[in-house]
Amino acid sequence: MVDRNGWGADRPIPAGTSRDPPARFVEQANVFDPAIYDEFEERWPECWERAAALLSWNEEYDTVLEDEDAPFYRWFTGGTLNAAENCIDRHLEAGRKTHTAIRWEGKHGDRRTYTYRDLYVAVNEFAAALRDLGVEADDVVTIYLPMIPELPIAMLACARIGAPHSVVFAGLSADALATRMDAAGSEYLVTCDGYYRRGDAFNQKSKADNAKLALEADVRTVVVDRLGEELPHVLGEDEWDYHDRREEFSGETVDPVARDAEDMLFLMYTSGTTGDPKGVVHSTGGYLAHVAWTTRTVLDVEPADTYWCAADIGWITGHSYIVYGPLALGTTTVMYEGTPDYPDRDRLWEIVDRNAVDVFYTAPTAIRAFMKWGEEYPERHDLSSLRLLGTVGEPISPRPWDWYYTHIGGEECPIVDTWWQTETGAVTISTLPGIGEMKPGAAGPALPGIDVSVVDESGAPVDPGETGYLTLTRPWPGMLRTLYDSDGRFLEEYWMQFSDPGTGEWRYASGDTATVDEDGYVTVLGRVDDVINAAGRRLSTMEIESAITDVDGVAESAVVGRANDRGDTEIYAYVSTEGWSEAGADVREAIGANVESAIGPIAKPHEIVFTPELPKTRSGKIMRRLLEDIANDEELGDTSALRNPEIVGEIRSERSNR
Ligand code: 6R9
Repeated sequence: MVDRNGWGADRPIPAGTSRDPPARFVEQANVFDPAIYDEFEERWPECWERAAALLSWNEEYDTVLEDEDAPFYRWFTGGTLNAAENCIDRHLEAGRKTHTAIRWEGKHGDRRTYTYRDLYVAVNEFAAALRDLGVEADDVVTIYLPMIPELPIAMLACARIGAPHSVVFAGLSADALATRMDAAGSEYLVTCDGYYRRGDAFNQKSKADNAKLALEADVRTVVVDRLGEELPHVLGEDEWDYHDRREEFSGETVDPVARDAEDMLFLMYTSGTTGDPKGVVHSTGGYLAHVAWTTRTVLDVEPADTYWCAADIGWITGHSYIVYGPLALGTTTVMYEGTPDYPDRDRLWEIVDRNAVDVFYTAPTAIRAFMKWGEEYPERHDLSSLRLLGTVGEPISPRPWDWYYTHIGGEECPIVDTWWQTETGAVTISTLPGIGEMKPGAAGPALPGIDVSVVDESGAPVDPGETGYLTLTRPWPGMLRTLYDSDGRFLEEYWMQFSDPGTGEWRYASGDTATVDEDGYVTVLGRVDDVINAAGRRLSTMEIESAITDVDGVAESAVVGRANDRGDTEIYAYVSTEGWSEAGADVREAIGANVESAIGPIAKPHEIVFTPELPKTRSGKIMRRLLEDIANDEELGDTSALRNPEIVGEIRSERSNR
């Protein structure tokens, strides 16, 4: 072990110790000169031309940023380009036809490899088929597919003909699909018969059928046959088979439609704190420039790499960092259909080993699961191909960070803890892995060209270490342009709280709380609505959870507020332990003591409920709202968004046994 921090070889490095990027990494990093921060500062917003330069433009843009109509910012105006051409055609022209674009790892060892040339053929044929169905530029095409290659193919086919796609995560319900199609006025759907999850076949077509029954519009539908004989399906009126369609247009090519930089590339629905899902609108030029740039600078990806982001394309992480970012750079992107523990808990490491993956990007929820399962699983495999590790989606507390660093990265790989949102389009806060010191638990400073400020209610910056609202004070290329059909809600949700339209000072409210330290490193504490106000003190659930998960033997925790008879709010903690067993009094005591010492007695959980698992959404986020309802003995709302609905009953009975 390299003793960079001077702790002495005979003493273990305490959890959460800061580390410099490993020297072996720095030597080859895409970005290694700290001057980049000053350069971007001095030349803002023109600095963002560095990102735009990673793309091929049909027509050069005239202006980097237009802000007359702020906060409806416009980037790279006057420029035209096509996203599919950038992700495919130009790599063929550069002599990289036979380079692998997508390496697909399916269930039961199924595998498919698409070279850039294969991808070109598939995308062109499907683009021709979509056109034949009547799809024109600016028509929204809804895609409701699991992690099969036809999903990125359909997205890129839409991009090629200038039709914005709206991908709906395959695990969402028929209702959710119908709501999103209706909101987007989408009359085209690409779906499949069904798909495998773990060992089982799921019927997707019946969900799509039910969604269509609820819609007024006639929906022209293309169905991918994923399961063949295992799940026979019948095509109705206005329904076509994907493979037949491709065959019909076999060998056809479609000229990529030159899109204005500001034209919508896609729509992505995300839940707001209240009300209907929000249709986040992303542009073509700014979005693609920002994702390509961050794939290169933050994830350090190069064309020769095999790169794997183990997310689902149904969420923004997959859009930006499985599809658009890596393909824009011409690298090999791995796409995984299955779950991390099927057929065994070493599945991911087996894939890393066999494909010699260079860069691996996942979420803290997965890392906590790996930690819980134990290091014997990664130890079965050679992970020495790995050069960089990334995390996204939630704060990662120091213990899982250290575990990832040690057991997956072998202490040779920097970790980038990337903070961003569906709305930001691409990474906005992270260390640059060849430059910045890593501080476990803190995502890092704002990227060059991005400006972050943690402020109080009045919008004034808080002191280092104080909790405040995380805001972005300047626009950035990948930012959402508006909410679909809802400029008013866009202004209301993201801009009005901290902006001063009178002076033209616009500030984006992320909805997260955070602290910032003297070096500008941001520690995200959680969503604004994850704040518990107990005895007049604002406590972050994330902060308490971090103190709980730092206790030896604890795998995961979720903390909610519970109103007692006096109306005071008490802290209520749900905890799962490593190698689930009913945890004993000593763990209970250690949790209390640790929270008390990390935050203070006021944050000490009033009650702790041990559970084998926490209820999670399909994107892996803990469902705190549900846990809050259980704690408060309230009627449970809709649990259909849960990946593990069965756990709710278990928690309830565990609770009443206490
Ligand atoms: C990309 C993505 C966004 C919310 C965001 C924040 C949380 C994401 C994080 C993080 C702490 C990180 N979040 N990355 N919190 N550290 N590195 O996840 O988008 O699904 O829209 O979620 O996720 O709370 O506001 P999205």
